[in-house]
Amino acid sequence: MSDKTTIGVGMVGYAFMGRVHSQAWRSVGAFFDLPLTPRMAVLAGRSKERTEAAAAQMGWDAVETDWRELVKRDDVQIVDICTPGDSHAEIAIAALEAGKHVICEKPLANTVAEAEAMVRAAATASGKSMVAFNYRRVPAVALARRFVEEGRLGEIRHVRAQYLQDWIVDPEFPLVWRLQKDKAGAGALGDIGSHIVDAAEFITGQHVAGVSGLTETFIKERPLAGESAGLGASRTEQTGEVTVDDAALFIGRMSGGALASFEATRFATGRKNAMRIEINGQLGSLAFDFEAMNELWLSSGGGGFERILVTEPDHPYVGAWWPPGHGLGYEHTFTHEIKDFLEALATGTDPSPTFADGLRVQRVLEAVERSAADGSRYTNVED
Ligand code: SOE
Repeated sequence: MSDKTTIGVGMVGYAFMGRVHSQAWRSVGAFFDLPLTPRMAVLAGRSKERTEAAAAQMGWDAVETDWRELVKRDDVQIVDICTPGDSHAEIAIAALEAGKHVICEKPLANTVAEAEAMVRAAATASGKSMVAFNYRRVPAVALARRFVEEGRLGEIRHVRAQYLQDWIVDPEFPLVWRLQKDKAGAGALGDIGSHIVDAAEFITGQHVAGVSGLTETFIKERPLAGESAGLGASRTEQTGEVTVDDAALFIGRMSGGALASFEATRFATGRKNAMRIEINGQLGSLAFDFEAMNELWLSSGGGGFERILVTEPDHPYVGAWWPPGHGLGYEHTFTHEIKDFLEALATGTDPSPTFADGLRVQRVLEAVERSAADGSRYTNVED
């Protein structure tokens, strides 16, 4: 049971995203002065043995082997969805109908139709909902948005965004769920392309209005994955078809008139998690690369770029952590996300990004796929 300030959390899924979310729920109250104290009440997963082991390791009080049971529980007020995309819509809608608050991993869903159903459920629900685009909560990304809002770049002319990884360059890397359309919805486009679309929209305050895209699957057949289908899965002797894109490139027009280019690939050999964005405005530019996530590069015209070390207490989120200059990592972005989510619940405001924001990203992804499939030069993003 929960008292006035304690709020019960039930999380579904315990792989990579489940682990980082657990770390965030566990640590958030130790660093931020919060209006609500999260209690890590229940973890749900299909295998009892593995879910119990994960719960013990990550600090969850109880387990369920069916997410439907988790959603019904009175000691759960927040449902945190860390499963592959094929179950996002069903879990989120059931949780919202049960009166829970929902935080859902990205991309919001596997199709526009599912994302629309989630937005409809969110609109009539008593609970709040949020899609977990964690890179908004990198201090340097939040600072970039602040600079744009302050007008330091002037009118935005260009957005240049890339998300470069290389974890499937080896053709023997197994066919994990992220490479299967029925589970993941899309490949690099959905998994990491969604992040850069959201980051571009967040920093500029503009929407992607139309796109022209190309996608490619370089390795069409891979060994089937062994027992776990997660990122560290082993491989078997049998092979299966890769049903998603390995890479997606698209250009676009932003609603405020800027021209944009996006590149999402898992074949950028040597690049591990290079989520990069550069914005060029009439008065100045900004550049960010997640592989150096504590830095933001700013140009005020004229003399090239200056490096800002985003480790000062007055930078977004930073004051809660270490003395100046000590830097933050990937996991902190999730802690910041949970902190913002809990503050929104306490004040009764809508946490952002909303499911509607997630739907907009989903529509961009779908427009890229349509453009890539039919070769059309320019595809409007439907409203
Ligand atoms: C794998 O491509 C992945 O873990 C994504 O699913 C995450 O969203 C991203 O943060 C890192 O890469």
